Amino acid sequence: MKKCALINDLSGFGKCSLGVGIPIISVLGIEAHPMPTAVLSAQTGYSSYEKVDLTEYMPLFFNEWNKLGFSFDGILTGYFSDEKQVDAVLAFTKNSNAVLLADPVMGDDGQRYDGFTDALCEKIKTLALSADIVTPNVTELKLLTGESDIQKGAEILLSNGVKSVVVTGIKEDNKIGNAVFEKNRCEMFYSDFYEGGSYSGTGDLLASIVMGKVLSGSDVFSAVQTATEFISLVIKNSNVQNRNDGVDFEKYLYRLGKNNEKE
Ligand code: PXL
Repeated sequence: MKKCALINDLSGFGKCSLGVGIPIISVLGIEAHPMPTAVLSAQTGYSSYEKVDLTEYMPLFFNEWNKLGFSFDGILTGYFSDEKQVDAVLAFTKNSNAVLLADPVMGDDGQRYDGFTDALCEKIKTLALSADIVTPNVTELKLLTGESDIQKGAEILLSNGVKSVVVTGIKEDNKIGNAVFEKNRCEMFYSDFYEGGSYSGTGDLLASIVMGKVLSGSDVFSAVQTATEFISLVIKNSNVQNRNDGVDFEKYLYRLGKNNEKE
């Protein structure tokens, strides 16, 4: 089986990060190997949370993985709570042939998430520019490139060597969609359901579906189409009281698993 390293936090509440990435990558038929950046009582959108930061352990864990000869087909990165964590990842990915998908988690709805300093955002930008695929939302694209214009922002990332830029949560009139930009092609995938909300963990759903699909041989365009359809179905059928709680993706995981493996 193909192997994917998932470098992200583990949050007890507010379905997101590894809590989303592990089941999604697994149901897509790829081995998920987590490297937690931090463990939180709940994701940082709630009014309070406790966090155990694993910064000092990450280089030790990567050393162990290298020492034991573990190698990966894909590396998916998400939430970081310290610049040194990103340095550890940059050192780890330097000698790897894996497909690197960097989800540059920094903020949403025009705001940075709690704890995202200029220095941390700058490091995340360095990682994003070294990735094959980057999946910023509109807020993160602006933080990465300084551009509010989506096409111009995506072109800046492409001209710095990123192969595929997926800009998520683009709002147009009464629609929302995700755009894929590659050197010679760009395409928008609209959600067939939009009621104006935004939910925890949908960026993690998109990034992990794209990673899993690409590792299974899809191109980024069809991977984003699958992710857009899945997230739209899940949001439509979620009973969400608080956006921080996340969406009810569990009910539909089986759909992603269909046709992955003949019995
Ligand atoms: O889904 C993004 C995310 C991941 N991890 C943590 C977060 C957030 C968004 O708020 O707080 C801990």
